[in-house]
Amino acid sequence: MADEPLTLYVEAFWLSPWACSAFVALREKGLAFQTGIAMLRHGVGAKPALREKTLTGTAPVLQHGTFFVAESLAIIDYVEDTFAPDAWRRVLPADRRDRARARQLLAWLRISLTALRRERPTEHIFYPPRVRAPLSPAAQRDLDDLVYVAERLSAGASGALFDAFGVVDVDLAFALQRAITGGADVPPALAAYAAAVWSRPSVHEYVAHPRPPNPPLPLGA
Ligand SMILES: N[C@@H](CCC(=O)N[C@@H](CS)C(=O)NCC(=O)O)C(=O)O
Repeated sequence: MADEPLTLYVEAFWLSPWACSAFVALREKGLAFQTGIAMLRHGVGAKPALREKTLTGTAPVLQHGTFFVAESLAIIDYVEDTFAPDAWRRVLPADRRDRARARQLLAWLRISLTALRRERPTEHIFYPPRVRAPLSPAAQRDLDDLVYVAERLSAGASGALFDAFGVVDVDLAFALQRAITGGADVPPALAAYAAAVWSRPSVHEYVAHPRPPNPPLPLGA
């Protein structure tokens, strides 16, 4: 089973941190895989065949042989379980409690910080706008929460929150990069952490992947 072909479907602009975590999980394990486009952009839904295969129809999607799974957290767990740490490098921490904490952060980063995510979308990391409005009080509170969590976990220039680099670092660095590239004041240790993660070869490959020359048009345009 482990040697069946792997394909990761992402959205066409390569903007999604959740797709990046799935991509990095596969790369860090040293697996051979190909990528495909699941949808042209966020908001248009997965191509019908992928919606049919995954039931819920969001990207990223992992195809392993005839099995399809969506939701980046499910993809990460599937990859970690299938290409297990006895033979492949870990992408979640080895220690059970660190692993629980990492999963807590992975979930939190997906469902929280909504104002910061709205005002500093990842699209602006890769397609910087000419003008950015200052953060609203709600987005600034989100950033304060993010900084609090990252500092409590001693994020720094090593680019690894736990025993070794893992997918949680991808997610946390993406969240910090929203603020950093958006011109917000972020403590130097956290900026060093985000830069270290950004230069990790598996992350850099996703971040530097060719993109269409112009950002996606607003839906309905
Ligand atoms: N919780 C999902 C979020 C993924 C997500 O929001 N994906 C977007 C594309 S980046 C999507 O599929 N949106 C549905 C759509 O565009 O209709 C995950 O972690 O995989």
